[in-house]
Amino acid sequence: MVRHDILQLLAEHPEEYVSGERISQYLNVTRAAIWKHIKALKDEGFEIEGQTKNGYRLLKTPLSLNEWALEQVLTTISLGRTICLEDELASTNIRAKELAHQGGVHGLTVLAKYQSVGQGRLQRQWESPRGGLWMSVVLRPDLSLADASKLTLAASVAIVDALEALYQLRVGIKWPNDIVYNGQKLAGILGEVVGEWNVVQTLILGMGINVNFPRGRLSASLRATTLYEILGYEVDLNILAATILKHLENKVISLEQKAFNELRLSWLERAVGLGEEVRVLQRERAVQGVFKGISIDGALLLETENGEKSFSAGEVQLRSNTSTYF
Ligand code: BT5
Repeated sequence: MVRHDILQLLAEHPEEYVSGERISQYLNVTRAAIWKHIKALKDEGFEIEGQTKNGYRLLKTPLSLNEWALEQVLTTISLGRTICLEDELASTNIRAKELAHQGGVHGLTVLAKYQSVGQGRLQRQWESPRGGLWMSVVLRPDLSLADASKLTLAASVAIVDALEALYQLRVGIKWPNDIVYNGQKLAGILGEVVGEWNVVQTLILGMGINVNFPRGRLSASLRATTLYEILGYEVDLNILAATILKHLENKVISLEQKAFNELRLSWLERAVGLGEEVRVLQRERAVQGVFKGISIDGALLLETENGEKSFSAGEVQLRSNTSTYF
């Protein structure tokens, strides 16, 4: 792609101006075509300084998702090495499933700047305005079906660790996979097993993070927040995506090496409501008890009036200071 080639050339000369003539000779395109490409790159958010005498200089890459910019900061072996980035999709999980059925490789990552029908668990809706990180990864790990929930736990720890590493922000995990800040949801995870796990072990791991937009873009009824609201500034989505993918890849590799206990302990360190009285909701049923931890297969352990119970699905409600659950 010519645009990527121009960026590459400029990036290789960070302190210098690269003349239009040099770009034109190197890429075998006209000066007028280069001017058009540079303009398009600027529209995409690249800051490129152009001087009639000296040529062009790349000053900044965009904060919004961009395939080239993402590739520059990616440090993984397989996750995100094949990318499908669209301006708009119904849902990145749906597209990832389609691509997985067509043979998409382990690590294939689908991203969209906007999702029109973002999905939560149990057919719930996930609001996905522009500025968020809406990303689904196709995983074909060396694991069994019983390990699927461990991969979603791994994704939540990866997100928490990436936010801490990049912005020194400490957020918590509400079982099973809600990422929360001060009781408000910042991110959610949707893990879906594709086809016959026994034949081709495939999991689509969808991660949705409210990043560069104000809280007001989401329905007022949600207990939600955004990174922009917390930090007060916009962040580079390419760096955030690359960092999450790196943390996730490391965790997938350790799970393949059977290091679940390590992940379990990391998850517990980041869990909210541990040791507290919580309510677990499963369809119509609500069970109350003390949140003791998670079992070796990722199930929630609850100490109830009738002894210890374990839950592999459902959601947790925490008790607020005023004793109401949320
Ligand atoms: C989740 O479901 O939390 C999983 C969300 C996964 C979204 C990602 S985005 C990329 C990929 N592609 C998709 O289509 N999905 C994945 P659940 O635990 O069921 O929570 C859903 C509930 O969260 C909704 O019923 C709302 O109450 C609330 N909610 C909806 N949008 C939200 C948002 N943007 N921020 C916070 N809460 C939201």
